[in-house]
Amino acid sequence: MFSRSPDSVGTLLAGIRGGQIAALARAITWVENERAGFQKLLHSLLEDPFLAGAPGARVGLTGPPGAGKSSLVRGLAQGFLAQGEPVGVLAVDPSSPFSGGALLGDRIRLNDLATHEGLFLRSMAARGSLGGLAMNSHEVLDLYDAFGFSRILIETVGVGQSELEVAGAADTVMVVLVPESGDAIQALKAGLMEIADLFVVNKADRPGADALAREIRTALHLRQGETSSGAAPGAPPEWIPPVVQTVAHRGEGVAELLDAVAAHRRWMEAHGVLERRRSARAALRIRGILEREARRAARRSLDAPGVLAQALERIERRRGTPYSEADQILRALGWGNAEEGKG
Ligand SMILES: Nc1nc2c(ncn2[C@@H]2O[C@H](COP(=O)(O)OP(=O)(O)OP(=O)(O)O)[C@@H](O)[C@H]2O)c(=O)[nH]1
Ligand SMILES: [Mg+2]
Repeated sequence: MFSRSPDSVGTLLAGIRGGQIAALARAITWVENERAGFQKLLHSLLEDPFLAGAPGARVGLTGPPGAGKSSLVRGLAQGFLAQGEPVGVLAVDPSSPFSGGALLGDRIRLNDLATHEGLFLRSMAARGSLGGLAMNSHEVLDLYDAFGFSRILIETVGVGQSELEVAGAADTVMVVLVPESGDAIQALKAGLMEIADLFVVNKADRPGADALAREIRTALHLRQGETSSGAAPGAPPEWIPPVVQTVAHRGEGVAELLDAVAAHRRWMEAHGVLERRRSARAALRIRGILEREARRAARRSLDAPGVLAQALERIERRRGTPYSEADQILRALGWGNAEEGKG
């Protein structure tokens, strides 16, 4: 038997700094399980000038189930690797919190790539926020940054809210549609138009691809007409999302897509958009961390021995209501009731 010394923040940081994949994998598990000290680990790596020096370029892919997102992830990853860029892939599965990593690994159809030096793949269930990217996913992306993946690909199935959250995590958002998604225009109306930096019409080997691409361009054109008339003088030139046709499982169009991603990045860098997006992301993170800590504190209070039982007893004896009981717990936490004094 061998015994493994338990991880500490220090050993994990040293491992991540030293480029040990095993340390990265253990840190991810630590964060996923919210093991005691995970916040300290994340804080330390964001604070570390060496680890936080150069965050990876994040590309998010979203779209309907089976649109070819994983096939595109595979093609893009191969392209980045060929450019000498190490790639971290995060596949977020909104469907079930119970499906394990192995199953998800199959879904993403990247198993053969995953043995490639310079590529790391992790799948996780999007617990927490309904169908979206949970806080933990954002934290895993921080670990990817720290480990030094210069390119990060995030795949989420677009089933509603998650498309919008992928936008919150990525620098460049790619919306993947296919000719048979007859609901494309619906999708465009449902907020995808706002978050997409790039449109991919995948399965361009099937009939209807040109028509779909035209439809998207028309919708973009109409929208541009609406916004540019009200553009402030001196505002940066608008980014018009390109529409790229691909046949992902054959790798066709992937080179154009890589070019489009690079062009979008140059545009963001030239106009301060990248900084604005990162800053917006930090604001979301503060909010998310605050909400999570508040929930954890509330849960700890209620789980303390006797607290809930006594509250229920008071309510039963009509000495309290759920409101007065919650209020007491809030006071004990030092969170004064904002409604105080109004009665
Ligand atoms: N004909 C055709 N088939 C494709 C194309 N791209 C992907 N496929 C096939 O479509 C199926 C789904 O591809 P995936 O890449 O797994 O799609 P996905 O969007 O990741 O799917 P989920 O993660 O399950 O939502 C696979 O059988 C692919 O081989 C394409 O351009 N043309
Ligand atoms: Mg997939």
